Amino acid sequence: MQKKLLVYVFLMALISAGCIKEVKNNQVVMQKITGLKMPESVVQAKNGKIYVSEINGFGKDGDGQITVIENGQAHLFAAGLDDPKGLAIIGQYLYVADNRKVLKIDLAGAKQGQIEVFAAATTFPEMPVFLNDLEPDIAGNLYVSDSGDLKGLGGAIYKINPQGKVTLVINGKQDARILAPNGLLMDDSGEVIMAVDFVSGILYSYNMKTKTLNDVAEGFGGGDGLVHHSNGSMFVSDWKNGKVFSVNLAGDVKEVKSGYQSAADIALTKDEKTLMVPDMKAGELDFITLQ
Ligand SMILES: [Ca+2]
Ligand SMILES: [Ca+2]
Repeated sequence: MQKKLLVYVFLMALISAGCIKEVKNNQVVMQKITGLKMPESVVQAKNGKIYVSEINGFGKDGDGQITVIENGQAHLFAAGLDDPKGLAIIGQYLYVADNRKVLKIDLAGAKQGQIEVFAAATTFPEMPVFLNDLEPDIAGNLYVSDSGDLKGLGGAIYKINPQGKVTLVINGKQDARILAPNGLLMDDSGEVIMAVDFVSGILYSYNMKTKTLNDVAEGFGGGDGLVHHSNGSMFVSDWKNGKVFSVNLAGDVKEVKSGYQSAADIALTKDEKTLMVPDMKAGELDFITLQ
């Protein structure tokens, strides 16, 4: 009884501090963030801060931005980007796939918020068309998907080493199944990368050592975000149909939530209790409490 009371007091203290808005069955429910400008991707840093990329005008340069959410409040973190999409954090840096280039933004210290170009368009083996998702590996390399023309041409996946050197992993010329790779997910070995395709809605796993591409699951429509939960399951978003799915270890697909206008690049919170879903066309960041 006393323990329950303590938990209650703790949760009430959090609510009054503005960290959270609602508690259901002793579980913290984060309140939806509204008023975002075409949010595409989201990531949470170790310190709890949540960063969201906002495309704003699609195809319009200079109006893209990164918003930071602290204690449920959204603030501008970095401005002057073009069409920022995939986000990844390595150390104290936030990496952003911004149209045809990858940016690096300091998250802390004197240079906080300062933007530099990490991989320029001209450093790619082929001119990128629509850089989309970013995924780090344990060695500090970054993988980036190029969704091409979003219709099946020009799709590719690239690797960027910590020094910013870009090499090709696989593209549509090598394997015709690579149409418009979007969400990426690296396994713990650093050898197998998974990719969900925006055109075919198929989830693939690609072994970079043996160079084999395998189908894992399908039916994800306009596949966008792809994340892994430490319990073994994965979550995939379908941008075109506004849905979020779970995929278990056996490859069974289950719908988790529907009704979004466009469920973009999802991410898990650091405690893995919540799935964060940018609803791009609605301009919202939704939070799904996981069971
Ligand atoms: Ca823009
Ligand atoms: Ca994406």
